[in-house]
Amino acid sequence: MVFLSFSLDIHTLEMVFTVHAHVSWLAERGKMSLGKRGRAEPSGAPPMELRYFPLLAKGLGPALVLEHSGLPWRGNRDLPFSISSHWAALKPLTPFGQLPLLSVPSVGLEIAQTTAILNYVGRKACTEGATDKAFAINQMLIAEAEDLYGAMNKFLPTVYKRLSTAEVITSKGTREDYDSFWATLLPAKLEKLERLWAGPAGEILFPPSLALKAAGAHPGFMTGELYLWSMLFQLTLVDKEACWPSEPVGDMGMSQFKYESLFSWYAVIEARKCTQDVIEGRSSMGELRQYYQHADSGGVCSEGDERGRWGRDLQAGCRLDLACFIFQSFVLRCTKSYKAKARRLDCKLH
Ligand SMILES: N[C@@H](CCC(=O)N[C@@H](CS)C(=O)NCC(=O)O)C(=O)O
Repeated sequence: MVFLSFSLDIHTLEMVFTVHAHVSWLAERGKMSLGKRGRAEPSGAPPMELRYFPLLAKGLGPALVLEHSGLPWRGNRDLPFSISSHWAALKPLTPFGQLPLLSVPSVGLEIAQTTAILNYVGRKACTEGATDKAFAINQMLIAEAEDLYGAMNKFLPTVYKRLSTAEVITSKGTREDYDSFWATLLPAKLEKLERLWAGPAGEILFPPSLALKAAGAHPGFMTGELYLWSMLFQLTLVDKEACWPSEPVGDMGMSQFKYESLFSWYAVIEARKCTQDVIEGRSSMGELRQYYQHADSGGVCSEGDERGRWGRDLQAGCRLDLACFIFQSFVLRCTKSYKAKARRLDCKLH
C-alpha cells in the first residue's frame, strides 16, 4: 500500500533529477542496451536455446534472464521441446543428464547448471554487474537464490512429491519442518535481504533517485536480481501472506509491508512486461507450471507421486528409455551372434 501511494507523488519529484544522475546510475547498474554494447553474437547468428521441463522451478530464472536480456532466444514452445517427445533422447547428450540446458548453436556450446546459464547470459547481455561492486552483489544474489531453492526443495511439497509422514518417508521434511520454514527460516532470510536492500545492494539495485525508481525508470535488472525474484515469486505463489506480511505503522491504523524495500523492488520487477510475458506463458518458453505447493493444496502430487523421481511425463520418457535399451540389447546380441558365426565361418575357410 505504501508503495502504491508513494508512486503517485513521483512525477513531481522526477523533474528534479538530472540526466547525469540517471546516466551514472545506468553505468553502475550494468546497462541494458545489452546486446548492442555487450558481447552479443553478430546479427544473423542462430538464437540461444533454453530447454527445461514445463515447470517454474529452475526454468523461471533462466527464462526471465533471457527475456529481459533483449538477446534473441528460443525456448520450449518455439524449439519445440517437450518431455514426452525429446527428453529421453536429449538426457544422455547433456553435460550432467539434467535440465535446464542452454544451447548456443553459434559456438556449439551446451551449458548445464542454472548458475552457469545465468552467468553466461549475464556476460553476453552485460547484466552481470558493470562495476566490481555490482558484480559482487550480483553473484551474492545468485548464490542466495540457490540457497533459497535448496530450502524450498527440502521443505516444500511439489506436484510430484509429498512431505514425509510417519507412514511415508520422502526426501522432504515433515509438516512440522514445513511450518517452521515459513515461521522461522524464510523470515530470517527475508529480514537479511531487506537489510541488504537498505544498504550496499540498495545503492546499486535502486537508482540514485527514488523518483526514477518509482517512475519505473529501471532500465533493466541484473541476472542475480531476476534469479532471486524467480524464487520469491514461487514462494509468493505458495503462501503470499507468509512471504509478505504487513505490520502496523503509527497510531492511525495504517500498515505497511514488513520487508518494504524488498517488496517495492519485487513489485517493480513483477510489473515489467518481460516478466509478465514469462509468468503468463507468452514468452518463447511457453507455459511454466507451478512446481512448489502449499502443504494443504490439492496440487501436491497432482502430476504424479514419484517419491524421489520425476512424474508422469518422465515416466513416459523412462519407458521409452527402457524400450530403447531392450531394442539395443537385442541388436547387440544379433550382432554378436552374427560376428561369432562369421568368425566360425572364417576359421573354416582358412
Ligand atoms: N544444479 C542443477 C540442478 C539441475 C536439476 O536438478 N535438474 C532437474 C530438474 S530441476 C532434472 O533435470 N531432473 C531430471 C533428471 O535428473 O533426470 C542446476 O541448478 O541446474
